Amino acid sequence: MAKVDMKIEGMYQEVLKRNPGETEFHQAVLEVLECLGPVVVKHPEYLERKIIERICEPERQIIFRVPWQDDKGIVQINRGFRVEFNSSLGPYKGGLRFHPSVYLGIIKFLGFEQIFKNSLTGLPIGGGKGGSDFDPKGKSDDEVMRFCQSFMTELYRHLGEHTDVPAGDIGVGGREIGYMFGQYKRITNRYEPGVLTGKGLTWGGSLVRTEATGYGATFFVNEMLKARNDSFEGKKCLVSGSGNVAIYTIEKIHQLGGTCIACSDSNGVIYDEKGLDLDLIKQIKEVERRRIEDYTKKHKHAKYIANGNIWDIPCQVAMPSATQNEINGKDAATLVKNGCIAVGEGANMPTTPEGVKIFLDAKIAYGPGKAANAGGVATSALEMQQNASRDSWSFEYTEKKLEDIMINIHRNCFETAEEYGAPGNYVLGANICGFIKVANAMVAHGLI
Ligand code: NDP
Ligand code: 2IT
Repeated sequence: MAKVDMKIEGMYQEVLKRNPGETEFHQAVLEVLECLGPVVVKHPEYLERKIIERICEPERQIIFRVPWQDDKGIVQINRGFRVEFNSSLGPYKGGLRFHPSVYLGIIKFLGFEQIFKNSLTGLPIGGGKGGSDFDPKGKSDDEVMRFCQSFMTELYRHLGEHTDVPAGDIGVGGREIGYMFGQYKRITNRYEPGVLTGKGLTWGGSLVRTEATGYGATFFVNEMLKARNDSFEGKKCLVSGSGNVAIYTIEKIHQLGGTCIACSDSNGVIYDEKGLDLDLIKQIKEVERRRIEDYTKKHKHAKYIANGNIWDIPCQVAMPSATQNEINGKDAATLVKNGCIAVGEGANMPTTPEGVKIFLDAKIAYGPGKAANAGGVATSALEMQQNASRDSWSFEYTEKKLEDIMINIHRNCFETAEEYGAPGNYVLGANICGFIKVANAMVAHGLI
């Protein structure tokens, strides 16, 4: 056992050496590899076939120039990425992130996580991720359109419903997917809805995809609470961010009887002890594309805390839904001290390793991103199913499917954790359960 763990440690050292400077990727790999010791004892064939080494190396990485002109006619250059990580279970699937912080290490951490997340959904999708260091904030619609068209002019040749199917992530929502879909159609002369997900409802999109990540994460937390004979009823909740995932997390929390008292953006925190007015947040963020600070213009009783730390506010349930490493060890300790009993990650890898350890040691219900936020990509796979059959399902039918998928993911993670002697540890459950299915498919496909 110790000998096997040493081998995995060697594999991790090799990842560090082969991918210098990609700290987020290192963090995501370590979290998975740390769980695999007991797995390779049961499955020595994974070591023989070098499954772990192969899983850590993307099948294909594409990096390209994205030139475009701003409204003043000035030429701008960004960098585009698509990392096609693993296609054992289906076509590469995963979102595109447009944010100035994007570099290869971020896209690789997201693509790596996506492999196991997509496996957990039980649907036929491989793992990939892409994006650009383009910053959509403050850009006009026309600028965003020109950027998306240039981005797709390179990316289109790598996509296809059976090859690689991107969707949204930070900075990429319905507007951006629309511009990219239009350019793909124009270049290829094919109306191929299955090439992107998160499309508009009149041109191949699925009902519930917009809500899916937030709703799914909340369903997951609801299952964790149920497993402890508890519920959202009467719970005070924090949801960081105020984008797509945050908004629909807040909506479902309220539907399930909880009260969300704070959300945020990268400038500050809104604290409304009466419970957040979600219609106003949707108006500010989805319609007007403004800052969350504007909330206090209508609700004078609410507090705006510039540069505030949302995790300092006492709560029972915390759902980080903004970005990676937004909860550090100190924040995790504060949450636990203030009585937080459940954390469900809408964002990808929002808790640092120190924070994760604090949650696990405190034995609170902690749902890691690759399990808790899998509802978004799962509903993307449902969108692909509808596109393939030229069908469109009702809201109720699709939401029920999403809820069933989240209940299943929760059960699989819960049971896997028990099987491997770590009851209640959803990190271990998610990593092992997600990994085994991919590893078995890789063994079956031979050395490729
Ligand atoms: P959006 O772009 O809609 O919203 C992002 C929100 O997070 C904004 O409020 C933004 O604030 C805040 N934020 C982003 N980056 C930072 C940062 N570096 N520091 C502080 N705040 C930040 O993105 P989504 O809601 O789609 O994504 C949120 C998270 O959920 C991400 O981690 C994403 O990977 C994950 N996710 C998304 C899925 C989806 O379907 N969209 C599926 C699964 C996971 P500001 O406007 O100030 O930048
Ligand atoms: O991180 C994620 O799972 C997403 N951004 C959604 C990916 C998708 O293909 O719907």
